[in-house]
Amino acid sequence: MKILHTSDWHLGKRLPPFDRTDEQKEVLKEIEKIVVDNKVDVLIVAGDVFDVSIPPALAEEMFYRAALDLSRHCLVAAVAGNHDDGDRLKAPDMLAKASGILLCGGFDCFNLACDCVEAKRGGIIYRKNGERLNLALCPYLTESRKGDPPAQDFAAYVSQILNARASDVFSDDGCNILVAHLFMSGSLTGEERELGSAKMLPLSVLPKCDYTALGHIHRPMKLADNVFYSGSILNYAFDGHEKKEVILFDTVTKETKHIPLTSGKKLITAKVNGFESALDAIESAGDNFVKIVYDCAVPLSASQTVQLEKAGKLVQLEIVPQGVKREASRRAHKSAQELFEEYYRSLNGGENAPEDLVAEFLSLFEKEEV
Ligand SMILES: [Mn+2]
Repeated sequence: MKILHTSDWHLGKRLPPFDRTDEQKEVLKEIEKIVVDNKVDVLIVAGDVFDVSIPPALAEEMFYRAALDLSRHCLVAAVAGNHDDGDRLKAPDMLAKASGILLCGGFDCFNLACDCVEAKRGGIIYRKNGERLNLALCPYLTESRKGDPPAQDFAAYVSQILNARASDVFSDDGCNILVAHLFMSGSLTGEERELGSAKMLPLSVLPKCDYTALGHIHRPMKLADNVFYSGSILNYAFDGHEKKEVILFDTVTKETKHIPLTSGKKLITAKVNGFESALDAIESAGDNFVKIVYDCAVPLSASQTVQLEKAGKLVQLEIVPQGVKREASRRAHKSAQELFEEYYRSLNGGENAPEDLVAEFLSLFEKEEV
Protein backbone atom coordinates (compact mmCIF):
# COMPACT_ATOMS: atom_id res chain seq x y z
CA MET A 1 0.00 0.00 0.00
CA LYS A 2 0.94 3.63 -0.44
CA ILE A 3 0.48 5.83 2.62
CA LEU A 4 0.48 9.62 2.38
CA HIS A 5 1.53 11.32 5.61
CA THR A 6 0.28 14.88 6.13
CA SER A 7 -0.29 16.91 9.29
CA ASP A 8 -1.12 20.32 10.70
CA TRP A 9 -3.72 21.45 8.20
CA HIS A 10 -4.87 24.21 10.60
CA LEU A 11 -7.97 24.87 8.54
CA GLY A 12 -9.52 28.24 9.37
CA LYS A 13 -6.16 29.76 10.31
CA ARG A 14 -5.81 33.40 9.31
CA LEU A 15 -2.81 35.70 9.17
CA PRO A 16 -4.48 38.87 10.43
CA PRO A 17 -5.61 40.96 8.68
CA PHE A 18 -5.47 38.42 5.84
CA ASP A 19 -7.72 35.44 5.22
CA ARG A 20 -6.09 32.22 3.95
CA THR A 21 -9.14 30.19 2.93
CA ASP A 22 -8.28 30.26 -0.78
CA GLU A 23 -4.73 29.07 -0.11
CA GLN A 24 -6.03 26.24 2.09
CA LYS A 25 -8.51 25.13 -0.57
CA GLU A 26 -5.74 25.25 -3.15
CA VAL A 27 -3.29 23.13 -1.16
CA LEU A 28 -6.02 20.56 -0.38
CA LYS A 29 -6.61 20.25 -4.13
CA GLU A 30 -2.86 19.82 -4.60
CA ILE A 31 -2.87 17.01 -2.02
CA GLU A 32 -5.77 15.35 -3.81
CA LYS A 33 -3.78 15.44 -7.04
CA ILE A 34 -0.79 13.85 -5.27
CA VAL A 35 -3.13 11.13 -3.95
CA VAL A 36 -4.41 10.39 -7.45
CA ASP A 37 -1.02 10.61 -9.20
CA ASN A 38 0.63 8.28 -6.68
CA LYS A 39 -2.31 5.89 -6.26
CA VAL A 40 -2.35 6.48 -2.51
CA ASP A 41 -4.30 3.93 -0.44
CA VAL A 42 -4.40 5.69 2.92
CA LEU A 43 -4.12 9.41 3.64
CA ILE A 44 -3.09 10.35 7.17
CA VAL A 45 -3.66 13.67 8.94
CA ALA A 46 -1.47 13.50 12.04
CA GLY A 47 -3.37 16.12 14.04
CA ASP A 48 -4.32 19.80 13.98
CA VAL A 49 -6.97 19.39 11.32
CA PHE A 50 -8.40 22.69 12.49
CA ASP A 51 -6.74 25.78 13.89
CA VAL A 52 -9.06 26.22 16.86
CA SER A 53 -11.10 23.83 18.99
CA ILE A 54 -14.40 25.38 17.87
CA PRO A 55 -13.65 26.00 14.20
CA PRO A 56 -15.71 28.39 12.08
CA ALA A 57 -18.36 26.69 9.90
CA LEU A 58 -16.35 27.62 6.81
CA ALA A 59 -13.34 25.64 8.07
CA GLU A 60 -15.49 22.60 8.92
CA GLU A 61 -17.12 22.73 5.50
CA MET A 62 -13.69 22.97 3.87
CA PHE A 63 -12.52 19.87 5.77
CA TYR A 64 -15.61 17.78 4.98
CA ARG A 65 -15.39 18.77 1.32
CA ALA A 66 -11.70 17.85 1.12
CA ALA A 67 -12.10 14.62 3.12
CA LEU A 68 -15.01 13.51 0.92
CA ASP A 69 -13.07 14.31 -2.29
CA LEU A 70 -10.04 12.42 -0.96
CA SER A 71 -12.13 9.46 0.21
CA ARG A 72 -13.09 8.77 -3.40
CA HIS A 73 -9.47 7.72 -3.94
CA CYS A 74 -8.27 6.41 -0.56
CA LEU A 75 -9.04 5.76 3.09
CA VAL A 76 -8.70 8.98 5.12
CA ALA A 77 -7.57 8.79 8.76
CA ALA A 78 -7.26 11.89 10.95
CA VAL A 79 -6.29 12.13 14.62
CA ALA A 80 -6.92 15.10 16.91
CA GLY A 81 -4.01 17.45 17.60
CA ASN A 82 -3.64 19.98 20.39
CA HIS A 83 -5.54 22.55 18.33
CA ASP A 84 -8.50 20.22 17.79
CA ASP A 85 -11.27 19.34 20.19
CA GLY A 86 -11.19 15.54 19.93
CA ASP A 87 -14.88 15.10 20.74
CA ARG A 88 -15.87 17.69 18.19
CA LEU A 89 -13.58 16.20 15.53
CA LYS A 90 -15.17 12.76 15.92
CA ALA A 91 -18.79 13.97 16.31
CA PRO A 92 -19.67 13.41 12.61
CA ASP A 93 -17.91 10.02 12.69
CA MET A 94 -21.01 7.89 11.95
CA LEU A 95 -21.52 9.82 8.70
CA ALA A 96 -17.84 10.07 7.85
CA LYS A 97 -16.87 6.39 8.19
CA ALA A 98 -19.55 5.40 5.67
CA SER A 99 -17.39 7.29 3.17
CA GLY A 100 -14.11 5.82 4.42
CA ILE A 101 -13.16 8.82 6.56
CA LEU A 102 -11.91 7.84 10.03
CA LEU A 103 -11.99 10.60 12.64
CA CYS A 104 -9.96 9.62 15.69
CA GLY A 105 -10.73 12.13 18.41
CA GLY A 106 -10.87 9.87 21.44
CA PHE A 107 -8.82 7.14 23.03
CA ASP A 108 -11.23 4.42 22.10
CA CYS A 109 -11.13 3.59 18.39
CA PHE A 110 -13.89 0.93 18.42
CA ASN A 111 -16.29 3.48 16.92
CA LEU A 112 -14.18 3.55 13.75
CA ALA A 113 -15.28 0.04 12.72
CA CYS A 114 -16.96 -0.01 9.30
CA ASP A 115 -17.27 -2.22 6.20
CA CYS A 116 -13.63 -1.90 5.23
CA VAL A 117 -12.05 -1.48 8.66
CA GLU A 118 -11.61 -3.66 11.73
CA ALA A 119 -11.36 -1.54 14.87
CA LYS A 120 -9.45 -2.14 18.10
CA ARG A 121 -9.17 0.16 21.09
CA GLY A 122 -5.82 1.60 19.96
CA GLY A 123 -6.39 1.82 16.23
CA ILE A 124 -7.56 0.00 13.14
CA ILE A 125 -6.69 -2.82 10.78
CA TYR A 126 -7.24 -2.15 7.10
CA ARG A 127 -7.14 -4.88 4.46
CA LYS A 128 -6.91 -4.20 0.76
CA ASN A 129 -5.90 -6.44 -2.17
CA GLY A 130 -4.54 -9.10 0.16
CA GLU A 131 -2.42 -6.60 2.11
CA ARG A 132 -2.86 -5.76 5.77
CA LEU A 133 -2.16 -2.38 7.38
CA ASN A 134 -2.05 -2.11 11.19
CA LEU A 135 -2.60 1.52 12.07
CA ALA A 136 -2.16 2.63 15.70
CA LEU A 137 -3.88 5.99 16.16
CA CYS A 138 -3.21 8.32 19.07
CA PRO A 139 -4.85 11.71 19.56
CA TYR A 140 -2.93 14.44 21.39
CA LEU A 141 -1.86 13.59 24.93
CA THR A 142 -1.74 16.41 27.46
CA GLU A 143 0.27 16.58 30.62
CA SER A 144 -2.91 16.94 32.66
CA ARG A 145 -3.83 13.41 31.56
CA LYS A 146 -1.41 11.14 33.32
CA GLY A 147 -3.72 8.23 33.84
CA ASP A 148 -5.09 6.66 36.96
CA PRO A 149 -3.01 5.91 38.96
CA PRO A 150 -0.82 8.72 37.55
CA ALA A 151 2.39 7.67 35.80
CA GLN A 152 5.57 8.93 37.46
CA ASP A 153 6.31 11.39 34.66
CA PHE A 154 4.89 12.52 31.37
CA ALA A 155 7.30 10.56 29.17
CA ALA A 156 6.55 7.35 31.09
CA TYR A 157 2.82 8.01 30.69
CA VAL A 158 3.11 8.66 26.93
CA SER A 159 5.27 5.61 26.43
CA GLN A 160 2.74 3.45 28.28
CA ILE A 161 -0.18 4.77 26.19
CA LEU A 162 1.63 4.47 22.84
CA ASN A 163 2.87 0.96 23.56
CA ALA A 164 -0.58 -0.18 24.68
CA ARG A 165 -2.08 1.17 21.46
CA ALA A 166 0.65 -0.45 19.40
CA SER A 167 0.15 -3.84 21.02
CA ASP A 168 -3.61 -3.54 20.32
CA VAL A 169 -3.09 -3.44 16.56
CA PHE A 170 0.51 -4.21 15.59
CA SER A 171 1.17 -7.66 14.23
CA ASP A 172 3.84 -9.72 12.49
CA ASP A 173 1.27 -9.92 9.72
CA GLY A 174 1.23 -6.71 7.67
CA CYS A 175 2.74 -3.27 7.98
CA ASN A 176 2.73 -1.43 11.34
CA ILE A 177 2.28 2.34 11.40
CA LEU A 178 1.85 4.73 14.33
CA VAL A 179 0.07 8.09 13.93
CA ALA A 180 0.45 10.59 16.77
CA HIS A 181 0.59 14.29 17.57
CA LEU A 182 3.63 14.65 19.81
CA PHE A 183 6.37 17.09 20.74
CA MET A 184 9.59 15.12 20.38
CA SER A 185 13.00 16.20 21.60
CA GLY A 186 15.40 16.96 18.81
CA SER A 187 12.61 18.72 16.95
CA LEU A 188 13.32 22.22 18.22
CA THR A 189 15.98 24.26 19.93
CA GLY A 190 16.21 27.18 22.34
CA GLU A 191 13.19 29.30 23.09
CA GLU A 192 10.93 27.14 20.93
CA ARG A 193 11.14 24.30 23.46
CA GLU A 194 7.92 25.08 25.31
CA LEU A 195 5.76 24.89 22.17
CA GLY A 196 2.11 24.27 22.94
CA SER A 197 3.01 24.00 26.66
CA ALA A 198 3.86 20.38 25.95
CA LYS A 199 6.95 18.80 27.41
CA MET A 200 9.43 17.35 24.98
CA LEU A 201 9.51 13.60 24.73
CA PRO A 202 12.48 11.32 24.05
CA LEU A 203 12.46 9.01 21.02
CA SER A 204 12.36 6.07 23.43
CA VAL A 205 8.60 6.65 24.04
CA LEU A 206 7.86 5.48 20.48
CA PRO A 207 7.02 1.82 19.93
CA LYS A 208 9.00 0.09 17.18
CA CYS A 209 7.18 -0.01 13.88
CA ASP A 210 7.61 0.36 10.12
CA TYR A 211 6.70 4.05 10.00
CA THR A 212 5.81 6.75 12.54
CA ALA A 213 3.70 9.63 11.19
CA LEU A 214 4.02 12.58 13.54
CA GLY A 215 2.25 15.91 13.70
CA HIS A 216 2.81 19.07 15.78
CA ILE A 217 6.03 20.54 14.42
CA HIS A 218 5.34 22.61 11.33
CA ARG A 219 8.63 22.06 9.59
CA PRO A 220 9.25 18.73 7.82
CA MET A 221 11.76 16.73 9.81
CA LYS A 222 13.30 13.30 10.08
CA LEU A 223 13.81 12.20 13.71
CA ALA A 224 15.01 8.66 13.09
CA ASP A 225 14.68 5.95 10.43
CA ASN A 226 11.09 6.16 9.22
CA VAL A 227 10.09 8.56 12.03
CA PHE A 228 8.98 11.81 10.44
CA TYR A 229 7.20 15.09 10.94
CA SER A 230 5.61 15.95 7.60
CA GLY A 231 5.10 19.56 8.74
CA SER A 232 2.19 21.90 8.08
CA ILE A 233 0.60 22.07 4.64
CA LEU A 234 1.02 25.84 4.38
CA ASN A 235 3.62 28.30 5.58
CA TYR A 236 1.96 29.52 8.79
CA ALA A 237 4.76 31.36 10.62
CA PHE A 238 7.66 33.70 9.92
CA ASP A 239 10.10 30.99 10.96
CA GLY A 240 12.30 30.81 7.87
CA HIS A 241 11.01 27.33 7.01
CA GLU A 242 9.15 27.99 3.80
CA LYS A 243 9.49 24.58 2.13
CA LYS A 244 6.41 22.41 2.65
CA GLU A 245 5.92 18.75 1.82
CA VAL A 246 3.97 15.54 2.33
CA ILE A 247 5.57 12.12 2.72
CA LEU A 248 4.71 9.03 0.69
CA PHE A 249 5.50 5.72 2.39
CA ASP A 250 5.48 2.41 0.56
CA THR A 251 4.49 -0.44 2.90
CA VAL A 252 6.24 -3.05 0.74
CA THR A 253 9.60 -1.44 0.01
CA LYS A 254 9.49 0.61 3.29
CA GLU A 255 10.80 3.55 1.31
CA THR A 256 9.75 7.16 1.70
CA LYS A 257 9.39 9.82 -0.94
CA HIS A 258 9.16 13.50 -0.03
CA ILE A 259 6.74 15.37 -2.27
CA PRO A 260 6.93 19.17 -2.13
CA LEU A 261 3.77 21.25 -1.75
CA THR A 262 3.86 24.34 -3.89
CA SER A 263 0.49 25.95 -3.15
CA GLY A 264 0.02 28.98 -0.97
CA LYS A 265 2.00 32.08 -0.18
CA LYS A 266 5.31 32.18 1.61
CA LEU A 267 5.92 34.16 4.80
CA ILE A 268 9.10 36.10 4.16
CA THR A 269 11.11 38.03 6.72
CA ALA A 270 13.09 40.95 5.32
CA LYS A 271 15.69 42.84 7.36
CA VAL A 272 15.90 46.37 6.02
CA ASN A 273 17.98 49.42 6.83
CA GLY A 274 15.74 52.21 5.65
CA PHE A 275 12.37 53.16 4.19
CA GLU A 276 13.43 52.65 0.56
CA SER A 277 14.80 49.17 1.21
CA ALA A 278 11.57 48.32 3.09
CA LEU A 279 9.55 49.31 0.02
CA ASP A 280 11.91 47.27 -2.21
CA ALA A 281 11.53 44.21 0.03
CA ILE A 282 7.74 44.39 -0.15
CA GLU A 283 7.89 44.89 -3.90
CA SER A 284 10.24 41.95 -4.50
CA ALA A 285 8.18 39.62 -2.26
CA GLY A 286 5.62 39.39 -5.06
CA ASP A 287 2.40 37.78 -3.87
CA ASN A 288 3.86 36.55 -0.60
CA PHE A 289 3.41 37.89 2.93
CA VAL A 290 6.19 39.99 4.38
CA LYS A 291 7.46 40.80 7.83
CA ILE A 292 9.71 43.84 7.80
CA VAL A 293 12.40 44.05 10.46
CA TYR A 294 13.31 47.73 10.36
CA ASP A 295 16.84 48.25 11.62
CA CYS A 296 17.72 51.90 11.02
CA ALA A 297 18.71 54.94 13.07
CA VAL A 298 16.22 57.10 11.14
CA PRO A 299 12.75 56.25 12.44
CA LEU A 300 9.87 55.67 10.06
CA SER A 301 7.39 58.52 9.85
CA ALA A 302 3.68 57.84 10.32
CA SER A 303 3.04 58.40 6.60
CA GLN A 304 5.86 56.03 5.61
CA THR A 305 4.36 53.34 7.88
CA VAL A 306 0.98 53.84 6.21
CA GLN A 307 2.67 53.60 2.80
CA LEU A 308 4.28 50.25 3.73
CA GLU A 309 0.98 48.89 5.04
CA LYS A 310 -0.82 50.03 1.88
CA ALA A 311 1.40 47.69 -0.15
CA GLY A 312 -1.09 45.07 1.03
CA LYS A 313 1.19 42.18 1.94
CA LEU A 314 2.86 43.56 5.02
CA VAL A 315 1.81 41.51 8.00
CA GLN A 316 4.22 42.70 10.63
CA LEU A 317 6.51 45.65 11.09
CA GLU A 318 9.17 45.09 13.72
CA ILE A 319 11.31 48.06 14.66
CA VAL A 320 14.75 47.19 16.02
CA PRO A 321 15.31 49.57 18.97
CA GLN A 322 18.44 51.55 18.06
CA GLY A 323 19.22 52.73 21.61
CA VAL A 324 19.63 49.17 22.86
CA LYS A 325 21.82 48.30 19.88
CA ARG A 326 24.08 51.32 20.38
CA GLU A 327 24.40 50.45 24.06
CA ALA A 328 25.24 46.82 23.23
CA SER A 329 27.94 47.78 20.74
CA ARG A 330 29.37 50.37 23.17
CA ARG A 331 29.55 47.71 25.90
CA ALA A 332 31.14 45.14 23.60
CA HIS A 333 34.38 47.16 23.63
CA LYS A 334 34.70 47.27 27.43
CA SER A 335 36.20 44.87 29.91
CA ALA A 336 34.23 43.32 32.76
CA GLN A 337 36.10 45.54 35.21
CA GLU A 338 35.28 48.73 33.29
CA LEU A 339 31.61 47.73 33.06
CA PHE A 340 31.42 46.94 36.77
CA GLU A 341 33.07 50.24 37.73
CA GLU A 342 30.71 52.11 35.42
CA TYR A 343 27.71 50.31 36.91
CA TYR A 344 28.86 51.05 40.48
CA ARG A 345 29.24 54.76 39.66
CA SER A 346 25.75 54.86 38.13
CA LEU A 347 24.28 53.46 41.36
CA ASN A 348 26.36 55.59 43.74
CA GLY A 349 26.18 59.12 42.39
CA GLY A 350 29.43 58.95 40.44
CA GLU A 351 31.53 57.64 43.35
CA ASN A 352 34.27 55.13 42.39
CA ALA A 353 33.99 51.51 43.49
CA PRO A 354 36.33 50.45 46.36
CA GLU A 355 39.25 48.38 45.08
CA ASP A 356 38.48 45.35 47.25
CA LEU A 357 34.90 45.23 45.92
CA VAL A 358 36.17 45.34 42.33
CA ALA A 359 38.61 42.51 43.14
CA GLU A 360 35.82 40.47 44.73
CA PHE A 361 33.58 41.01 41.69
CA LEU A 362 36.35 39.97 39.30
CA SER A 363 37.13 36.78 41.19
CA LEU A 364 33.42 35.81 41.18
CA PHE A 365 33.11 36.76 37.51
CA GLU A 366 36.06 34.59 36.54
CA LYS A 367 34.67 31.62 38.48
CA GLU A 368 31.35 32.08 36.68
CA GLU A 369 33.13 32.19 33.32
CA VAL A 370 35.02 28.96 34.05
MN1 LIG B 1 0.04 22.44 14.66
